[in-house]
Amino acid sequence: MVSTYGALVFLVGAVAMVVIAAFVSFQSTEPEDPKSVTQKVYRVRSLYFFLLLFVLVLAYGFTLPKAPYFRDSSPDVVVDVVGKMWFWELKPVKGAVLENGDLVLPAGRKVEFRVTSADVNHGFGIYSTDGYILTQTQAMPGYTNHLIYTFKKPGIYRVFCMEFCGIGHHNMFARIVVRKEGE
Ligand SMILES: [Cu+2]
Repeated sequence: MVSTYGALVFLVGAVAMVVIAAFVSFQSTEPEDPKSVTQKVYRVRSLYFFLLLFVLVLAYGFTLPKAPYFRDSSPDVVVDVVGKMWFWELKPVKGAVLENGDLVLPAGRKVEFRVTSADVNHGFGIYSTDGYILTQTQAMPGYTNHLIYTFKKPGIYRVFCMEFCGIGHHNMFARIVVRKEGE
């Protein structure tokens, strides 16, 4: 499929080149003065340069402030997450509680997980009730990753470590209980 597409692009390009060459050779009647041609080309070239500069400045101006990715700064719920060998420490900061070791969150609210690690690299992965991964980020020592997620449906979600971090890696899980607000 990809090679068919590539061949098509090549064919279109080749035909276009032949057509352009034919057009140019039929258009030109008398040989032009090389100096004036050079000047004309230089003028067009500098025009293209400033046009390109303008487009690039515009593009970088709009995208660089959001790098490396768009960060939403207005979460309803904030949870600090620390990965440790070999468990997750979940600390509710705003709008969440801990109940028997489970993190309890309201459904339909924007949750910010501030994820870091106390020792080695871990992977903070959130899974749905039926085992599908919903979102994830790295838990790295000395650095905090901000993960924004909204749990639409109430239910029991699971956190698994997604980075093999040692002998107790398989024990690194936690539960997130999402409830309808007010329940
Ligand atoms: Cu791990």
